[in-house]
Amino acid sequence: TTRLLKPLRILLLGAPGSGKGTQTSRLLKEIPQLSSISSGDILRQEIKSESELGREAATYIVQGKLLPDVLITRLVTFRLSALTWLKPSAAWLLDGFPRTTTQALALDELLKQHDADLNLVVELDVPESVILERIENRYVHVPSGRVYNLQYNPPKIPGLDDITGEPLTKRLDDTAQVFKKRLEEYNKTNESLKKYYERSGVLSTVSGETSDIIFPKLLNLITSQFGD
Ligand code: G5P
Ligand code: MG
Repeated sequence: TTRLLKPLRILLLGAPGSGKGTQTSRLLKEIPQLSSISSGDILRQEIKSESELGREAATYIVQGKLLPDVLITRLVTFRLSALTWLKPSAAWLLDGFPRTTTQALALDELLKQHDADLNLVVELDVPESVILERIENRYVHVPSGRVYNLQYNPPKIPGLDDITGEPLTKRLDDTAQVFKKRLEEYNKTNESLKKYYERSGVLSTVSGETSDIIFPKLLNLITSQFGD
């Protein structure tokens, strides 16, 4: 395992299916001090529980569209505030939020009030050509956010989560058609978001065709700046 000497507050960027969730769970295993929030996982839990918010979110998600900034910002910042994450000493990882510069500004505003900041933003750069097959073979365990892939990391028992034994499901938006739309949405907002973080000097990129290639690069980047 890796020990942090400084509190890491990292955001993972990357196209749909680039492996944000996969890298997140590997980092959580490697760095025990780290906690994570995934905006997509929160939304899928809301949908599963059939809440008002879940119903509203689903209308965007099935179309591969981003939720309105106000809605998602309220949701994620509420979670952040409820945890002890706003303490300057906390180490955490964000997956899927912020996705637009408006969201990034809102988060920075909140963090500033607590003397905290985002200190690393990493873009996972994976060729679009290898991604579609990944998500067509993806199964998820909604309560935990654990992801599987029938080829790459299949569950030990088909259709069931390794840890809880509960059933796995397909995501509403993991079809070729919706995936295309999600990719378009990503490409629309990502450039200006990257520029925003480039300006504050925290942006890095790690490239690779597989998560096994990316993980050691990502870990290296983190330990070189935050580790012992
Ligand atoms: P999400 O949930 O944030 P996306 O589209 O950003 O969704 P996604 O699809 O969750 O991202 P990922 O997390 O980057 O992708 O990828 P992953 O799950 O780790 O890996 C994908 C699959 O590939 C898995 O099956 C994994 O096992 C497999 N895999 C990993 N590595 C490899 C490998 O090396 N080889 C192979 N063969 N397979 C591999 O957002 C969903 C929706 O929620 C809303 C939007 O509607 C969005 O479309 N939303 C927001 N809206 C507005 N603002 C926000 N901030 C929002 N956040 C969410
Ligand atoms: Mg994900």
